[in-house]
Amino acid sequence: MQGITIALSKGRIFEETRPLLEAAGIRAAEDPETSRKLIIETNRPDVRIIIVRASDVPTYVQHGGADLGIAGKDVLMEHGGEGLYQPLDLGIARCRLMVAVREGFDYALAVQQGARLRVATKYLQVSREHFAAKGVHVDLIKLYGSMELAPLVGLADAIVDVVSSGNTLKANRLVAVEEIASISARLVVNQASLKLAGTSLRPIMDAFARASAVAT
Ligand code: PRT
Ligand code: MG
Repeated sequence: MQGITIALSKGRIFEETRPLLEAAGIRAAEDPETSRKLIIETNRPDVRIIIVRASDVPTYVQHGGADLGIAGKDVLMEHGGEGLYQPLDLGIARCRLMVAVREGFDYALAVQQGARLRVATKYLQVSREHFAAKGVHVDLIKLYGSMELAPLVGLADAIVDVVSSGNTLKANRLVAVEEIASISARLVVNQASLKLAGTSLRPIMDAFARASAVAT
């Protein structure tokens, strides 16, 4: 039988996926936080885990570099989800995709006055659609991380980023002014894998579904 490859990112996605893997009888042979290996074997000879950037998970699964993957809805919205079957909301790694500005910046007034806003984000596609739908004119500035810094140094008027506790915003004297989407991590499946290896993927998908239903 053809083996199964699962694409995960280090950090919160891997940590919050661990119990779901456990429920499917899958245990990683090494901890990706300490190992430098990008392919991690598991207790099951037919299952391996690949460690990729969070934003690369949909790409690996779409092109068959992995059969299954777990990615935040923010990442999937930005990617577009093309070629991916998305059967399951796992309810993990929850956060909200928000527009945030510096304390004291009157976002509502700027929007009302039809001002052109400079928005820093790594979510270019999602932001473009969001502001276009609201009829707000924006200049988007692509960043790869630490978006919270941009308004503080005058690079942008606003940011679009995910927020969970809100502590990072607060520590940098930013306030969330608009929610774009409520986010959680989703299971994504390569469509061809589902057809070819459907019988071997199904038990894993079912175990994830049961375990996430229990957890949420
Ligand atoms: O780190 P890398 O650039 O490779 O990618 P990434 O930052 O997207 O990956 P990772 O592992 O940090 O996040 C993976 C997924 O977890 C995201 O795609 C989201 O769906 C989800 N998630 C849930 C979060 C958060 N919560 C979160 N808080 N992703 C990022 N954050 C950031 C947030 O932007 C802020 O800068 O964590 C910081 C702390 O957040 P607060 O609000 O708790 O202070
Ligand atoms: Mg990160």
